[in-house]
Order: sequence, then structure tokens, then C-alpha cells
Amino acid sequence: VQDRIRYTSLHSHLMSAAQAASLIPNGANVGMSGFTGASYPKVLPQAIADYARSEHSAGRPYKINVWTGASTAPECDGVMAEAHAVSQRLPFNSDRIMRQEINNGDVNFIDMHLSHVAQQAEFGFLGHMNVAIVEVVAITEDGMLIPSTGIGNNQTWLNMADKVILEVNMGMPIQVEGMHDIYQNNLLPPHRSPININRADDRIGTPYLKVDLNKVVAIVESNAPDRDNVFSEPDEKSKQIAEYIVDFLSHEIKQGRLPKEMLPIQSGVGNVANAVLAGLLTGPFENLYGYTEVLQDGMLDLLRAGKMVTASATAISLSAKAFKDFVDNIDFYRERIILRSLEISNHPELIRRLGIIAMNSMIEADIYGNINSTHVMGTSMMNGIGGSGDFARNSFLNFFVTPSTAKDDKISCIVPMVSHVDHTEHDTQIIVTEQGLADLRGLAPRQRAKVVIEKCAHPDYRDQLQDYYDRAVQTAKGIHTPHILTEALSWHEHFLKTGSMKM
Ligand code: 0RQ
Repeated sequence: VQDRIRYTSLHSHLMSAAQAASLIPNGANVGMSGFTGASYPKVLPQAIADYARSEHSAGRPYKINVWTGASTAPECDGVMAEAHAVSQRLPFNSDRIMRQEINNGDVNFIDMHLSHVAQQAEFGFLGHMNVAIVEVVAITEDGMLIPSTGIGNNQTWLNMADKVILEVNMGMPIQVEGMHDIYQNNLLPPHRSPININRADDRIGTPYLKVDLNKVVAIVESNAPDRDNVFSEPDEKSKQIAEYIVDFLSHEIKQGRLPKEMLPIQSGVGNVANAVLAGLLTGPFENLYGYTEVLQDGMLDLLRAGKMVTASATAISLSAKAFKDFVDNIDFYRERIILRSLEISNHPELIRRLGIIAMNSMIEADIYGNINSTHVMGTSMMNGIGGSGDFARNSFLNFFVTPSTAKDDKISCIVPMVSHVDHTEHDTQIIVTEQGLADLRGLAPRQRAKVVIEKCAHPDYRDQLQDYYDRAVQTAKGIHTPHILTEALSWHEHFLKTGSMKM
């Protein structure tokens, strides 16, 4: 590990994960690296979990607040949640055990738009940051940090924290050096100026994270890969959704509403999102650009096939198989991938300027176009809003996609009223299920309901939705957005009581 710590006076800070964990006091606000299963600390979380257990068994309280870029992995969120070592968690989580702790009330989870996190932390809205724990690949002769497979909020955490713990991951290829673009526009309002990115592949920063070396209190060696982000082969429904989107984009180009060279693409997380990227692989578009937050297997495929010129993201979140390809061909990918800070990858100013085409999965949509991305049956947190809101509201075009039903057709993903709203009807443009595509642009609520029911609802639920809508039009006092308030959430209630939304 000494070879990777080229700033030699830091060698004296090398210690075990257990020693480093004991430097983190109960109640600390801890900023960690980690973004959608990439670049999270690999050994400190287990050491924190062990330390919490030993404190708990000695009758002492021990819990920390964990702020990251986005989701981590079982060996990070999972082990800390299992040890009841976390009091507050933000801004995104997809770990099963952490999700349980959030939903049973043990962990206070703050579900934030990802682009808001760094700036709200800097504004002081979230409190003081005591410790930052950041995975790096190496430390240069000048004391600069070579980032790992993701950036997220790392630069902000390094700037804000009183103490810094670095994990040097020997398992990550040193050749990622040069792939990153870290831009520090840390002026607070009213001193901000425009961010000078005019094309998806513009570079405006340096390849290194910076830290005040006096704050580094520990360096810990790790040697472990990122989470294996396994994807299932696209199923028929996902393929159908992808086909509708590709046809729609071609149609928009023909109509002259979308430039023929296309616009940069953002793609959300999950199997459906990955399937849509697979659809683009065989679609008619060439010379695509990615401007997204997470680079998944599907985007790597597009780069390798030469369909995509460059991809900008804040993290690469791959399956183990795709990661091997990434490492084997790292010189090829270094020229084509740009990893930026989360506040830049998801910046509203840039998303609007570049004219991003945003594609995100959802849990459910209602007949008027409100979208629930986060809450199962209105009360249980799934993962969080992530960057879907950053992109959807500021994009050129946005798609929200889902199979029309979930849980063996017992749940309709098109409902009279969503049980939680993440994206309002004002943001939503296009809803796609395997049944069809509803283009809601330029439509008023009653017009939207017609299109959503006709195009997106599963046949098992179409009549039930139409019946609700018809009675709402007949009985509501105002019919701008017709609803029967006592019935609007009855589908969810019916599912909770009977195990099905079918009345
Ligand atoms: O449950 O896991 O028990 O099988 O939800 O559903 O269809 O596999 O979809 O993997 O694409 O995830 C919205 C969660 C979709 C994700 C969400 C159940 C379903 C299944 C997963 P099982 P699918 P995906 C940028 C963008 C928010 C953040 C975001 C997400 C499980 O895409 O977290 O967009 N998005 N970020 O059975 C009850 C319904 C349901 C349902 C599906 N209506 N009711 N359960 N499920 N629909 C990236 C970042 O921000 C980092």
C-alpha cells in the first residue's frame, strides 16, 4: 500500500480499520464516499459496526449519522444497519437491511434530491460534518487524491469535515487516473457564476480530489471490488418499453422537435432502465452522448459498440462481468468516460442547457401524471428519489417507465391517485409501460387521464380505472382534476386488506 501513498509523510497515518473506527465519536456526522454500489468504503463500515456492538454491550450508546452520495452495499450500509450503528441516513439507500431499519423507525432517513445534498450541506442546513471517510485509489506525490469508481459528494465531504479517513483500495485499477473531472465552484450565493459546461463531454476541472492533509487522521488499506450490480436479461416487458421509447424518439426527430443528432441521455437505475439502454444499442441512433449520474452496464455496451461517443456520470456501477471488461479495456474507456462530482452531474443549470433526455423508473403513476418513485403503498421507503427529480424537472424530455403491474398483476402501477408524490403532474411528460406510451405534453388533466388509461393501464385494470374516472367526473364539485376523495386511495387500501388491487 505504501506504493499507492506516494506522499510519503502520510505513511505514519496507516492503521487498522478498527483503530480508525475508534476515532469516530458517538453522534458524529460522517460523510462517506459511495454512489450506487461504487466507491463506498469497504472496511471502515464493518469496523464501525464492530465498535458500535462493543459500545452497546458495555452499556454505552453509539450511533452515527451517515451521509453519502447515494446507495452503497451490504458491506457498508448493511453491516452498520445490522449493528444499529446508524441514527440518521441521507440521501439514498437501496440496502435491504438499512431499508428495514428505516421502515421500522430505527433510522431517520432524509430522502433528498441528490443535486441538493452538497450545497445544503455547505449552506450549513444539515449540521456540522465531523468525519469524512473516502475511498481513493492512490495519493500522489503532491498529496492529491486519485478518486475511485465514483465521486458523489466526496469533494464536499473533504472540504467540510474536521477529520478525514482515507481508504486506499488496492483492488481498484490505478489506471483510472485521469478519468475524473473535479470542479470546485465552492462559492456560496450570492457569489456564484455560471458553470462552463456547454457540451456533455466538456472538462472544466482537475482529475484529483483535494484535501487539507493536516485533517487526515488515518489511512486504511482495503482490497475489495465494488458491489456486483447484477442485471437480469431484459424481459419481454422491458424490451417492449424500450421499443416504444426508441420509436418515439425517432418520431420526434422526424417531426423536427428533436435535433437529428439527438440530445444527451440520462438513464436511471434498475433493470428497466438498463433494458432501455439495450434498446438503444440496436436502435437507429449513432454518436450518442451520455450525461447521467450512474453509468450502468447498458451504457458501457453503447460505448464499446461505438454507438455512444462519451459518457459523463458521477459513478460507474457495473456488474462484475462488465467491470472486468472496464478494467481490461481501461485505456479505451478512460478516453470516453468522465466522472464528475454529483452536484455537476445532476446540476439543474447543466441539465437544462444540455437538453437532457431523462429516463427513470417509477413505482406508480396516477391517471393525471403524478409519479411515485419512492414509497410502496404510501408509507414504506423503497430507495429514495435519487436524481430522478433533478433530471425530470430540468430535462428536455422526460420518460417515466414501469411495467403496468407488479407482484403477479396483483398491483396496478397506474392508479387513481398516487400514494406518495415525488414528481408532480407539472413535471411529467411521457409515461411508458409495456402496454403503450402516453405523451402528456400539452394536455390538461382530463385529457391526460384518457391517454394514460388507454395507453398505459394493464387490461385487467383499465375498466376499473375508467369507472373511477367516469364517476369522478360525475360527482366531483370541480372537475378540473376529477377525483372522488374518499375513494382515491382505496386501491392501495384494498391491496393491503386483500392482497390485490382488483375490486
Ligand atoms: O419488487 O424487488 O420485491 O421484486 O418494486 O421494481 O420493476 O424491478 O423496477 O428495479 O427498475 O426499480 C422505482 C424502485 C424501480 C427504482 C424503482 C416492486 C417490484 C420489485 C422493483 P421486488 P422493478 P426497478 C437515478 C434515478 C428512484 C430513484 C431514481 C428507484 C421492486 O427505479 O429506486 O429514479 N427509483 N433514480 O415488484 C409495490 C408498486 C410497485 C412495486 C414495483 N406499484 N407497488 N411494489 N414494485 N412497482 C439513479 C439514482 O438516483 C441513484
